[in-house]
Amino acid sequence: MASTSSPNFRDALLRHLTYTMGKDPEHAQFFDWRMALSHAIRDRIVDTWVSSTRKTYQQDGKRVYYLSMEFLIGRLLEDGIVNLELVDEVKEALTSFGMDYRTILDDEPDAALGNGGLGRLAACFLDSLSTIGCPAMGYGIRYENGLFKQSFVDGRQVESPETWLQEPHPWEFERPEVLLRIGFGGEVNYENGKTLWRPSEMIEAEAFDTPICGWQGKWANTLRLWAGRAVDPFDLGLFNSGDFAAAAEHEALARTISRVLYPEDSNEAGKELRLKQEYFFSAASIRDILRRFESAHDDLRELPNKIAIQLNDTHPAIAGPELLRILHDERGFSFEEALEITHGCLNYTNHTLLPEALERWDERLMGRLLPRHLQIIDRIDDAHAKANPSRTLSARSDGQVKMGELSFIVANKVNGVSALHTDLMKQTVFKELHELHPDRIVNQTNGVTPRRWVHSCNPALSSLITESIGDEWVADLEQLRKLEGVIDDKGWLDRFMQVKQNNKQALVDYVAKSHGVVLNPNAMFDVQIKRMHEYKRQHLNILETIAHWQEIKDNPHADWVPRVKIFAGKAAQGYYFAKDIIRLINDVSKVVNADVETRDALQVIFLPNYNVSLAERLIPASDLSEQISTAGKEASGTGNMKFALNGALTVGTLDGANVEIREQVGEENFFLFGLLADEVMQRRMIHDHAQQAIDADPRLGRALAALRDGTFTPEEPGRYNHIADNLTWSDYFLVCSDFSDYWRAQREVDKAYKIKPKWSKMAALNTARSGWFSSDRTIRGYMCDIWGAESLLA
Ligand code: 26Q
Repeated sequence: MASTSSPNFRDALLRHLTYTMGKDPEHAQFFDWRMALSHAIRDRIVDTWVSSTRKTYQQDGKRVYYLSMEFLIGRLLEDGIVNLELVDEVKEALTSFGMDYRTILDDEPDAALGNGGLGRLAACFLDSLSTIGCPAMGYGIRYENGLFKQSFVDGRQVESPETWLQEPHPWEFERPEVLLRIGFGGEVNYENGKTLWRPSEMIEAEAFDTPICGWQGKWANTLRLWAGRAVDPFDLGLFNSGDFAAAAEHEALARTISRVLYPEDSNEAGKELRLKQEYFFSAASIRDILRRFESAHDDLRELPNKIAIQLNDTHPAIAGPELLRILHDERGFSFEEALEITHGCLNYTNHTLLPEALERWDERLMGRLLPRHLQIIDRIDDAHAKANPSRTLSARSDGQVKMGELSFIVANKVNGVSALHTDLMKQTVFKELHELHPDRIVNQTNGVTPRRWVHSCNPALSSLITESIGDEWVADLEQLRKLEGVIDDKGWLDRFMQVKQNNKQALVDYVAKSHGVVLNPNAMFDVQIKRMHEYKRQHLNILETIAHWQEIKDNPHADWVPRVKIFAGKAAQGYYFAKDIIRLINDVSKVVNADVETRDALQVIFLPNYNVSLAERLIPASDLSEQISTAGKEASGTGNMKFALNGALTVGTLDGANVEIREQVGEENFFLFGLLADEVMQRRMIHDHAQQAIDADPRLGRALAALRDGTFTPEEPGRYNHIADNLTWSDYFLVCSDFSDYWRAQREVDKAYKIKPKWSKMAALNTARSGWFSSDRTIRGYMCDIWGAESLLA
């Protein structure tokens, strides 16, 4: 992997330390080195960026616009270094100044502009779009405060604000010249046969651009994030009259629109500010897209041939009515023609079937904030009803605007994110709309970028793979299949497992240093990391852990397979049940880890503040990946793919993309358990399903009893009664019904782990056969089936 000579890079680093940071190497802090390094890397990315942008304009092919409320990017410096293949140069240059590579990289805060899967998917897509050379742009919001920081006080989650922008952010370019006025409220007037919306409030959207560089620095696209600004930041009248606070108030109000990311990942809160955020960034993006199109073309009817807009869930759904409004009210197209153009441009990705997560807005709220859009939504409904007279399906009904229905009706293509999820969309939430438009729904199974999730987070595995099959796999992940040719070589397999062992040791060192807990590196690392949610069933995991601990205590000298149970994940602030599960896991951890009788066989730890960077440490060090959602509830999952790629085995239900992972890696290399999606629906019909399951499995009964009798909370025995009650009397997510089969699967896991050669081969086969889960494959699918876009790389 050749690159430019190191003296050059060393010079660039020193130049930025001196002239950008104004520091002498003698006195520079880690921060100064990181900034200097970031600028040196950024310079090279900018060269690619400028040439990619030029080529995009010259070729005038179809452009893709990815609209997303969330981009969970994580750190960017290592990404840049890795993509430009400058790792050795950078290490050498830093070492020559006495600086440590890892220390400098770890100084960067995560850009946590997302909640979880949906936001991280958007970030992986940006990486793949640039790697493939698809002319594309991401649009989102430049939140001043990303997802809250999580810490524990007495085992309880405590949130504090995340402040990634308090330090200068070297990756963005402010574009003060790109300032768009976004209106809210006001009234709709009819003048000279035209409809005119006169908003009563204006906020300006200012653009901030971040270049996103693809693999080997061949192409770079733009992520454009909008920040709220006051149109008239300072009321001079008020200022002159001496009311300085009131003079600045307007500015403060405008800025709140991009102040904070809503930390809810599955519960529609119906908050006015959230709707304002959605319209703010959708409208700014649509305006920007049209302006760019009109600078080079004069016939807006060409729009669907030149652009494709992807709505990442319904959060930007208002972009549809906004585009329609501009075409009809401002550009003079008939409503029908405006609708046709809009329909040709927009596509919608659904990420959830959970009823409580489907966005719905009160029509009074929408009518107050966006009066013209509400009228347009009615006309969309009318047009749809006219074209489909046999049905009465509408986006607006029962006093609400249903953003899923609206998106479906407006969109050209609608997609689900795994095969099972797409099927369920057709059978449940969008059943009737699917019958009317049978060609509209397509599947695009999610993927993850192999650059971040293998090559860069697991450098030792990456080297071993490259040594074995060459380096093309990084941009062509299905080449990992070639590893099947070397897996039967005992020497190779030993090296593969040695990589895992070293990664586990590195995690042990990190946890010891940062949390003061010493984990057993020879135990199986069993990991569940994701947002806390009942459907994801962290409580099934902890119940099985309790039952397992009880069994070990019954017979402490038996030949137990040692395990370390690792949890991490945030709960939404107001989701009390999820927060109580965090506390329960922390309480169990305290008791179990202190038990000298069982300590060698079982440890439990909940790591605080799960984020992208922590995932990058945990996944390469995992033996077992917990993907145990109630079947039919997890749309896809993407963590599941990262684990499999890094050689962890999955214990999981047939849910989301688990189904496809199992198909790819082979059923003998996957620990399956649990009810299937249709069985879940059947099981719920049995009124005492939980009670029956408890009666049938004494282990479950005993674990639940431990929740009630204060085993883990001697100071407050009743603390978890409500969890035990919920599981016994309601158990919507079928924790009890799946418990016995989960227990069985876990014992199979133990058995397999005991036979080292067997486990090693299964793990290696997971790596070798997971190449299909590259987000490059996913993006090619979107380009071909949805966007009709082409790569501009030769
Ligand atoms: C909606 C309204 C108001 C406030 C917040 C929200 C909101 C925000 C985020 C609703 C949902 C989300 C995020 C959903 C999400 O992350 N879904 C996950 O998407 C992944 C990528 O497709 C899938 O792999 C996961 O299965 C799915 O849960």
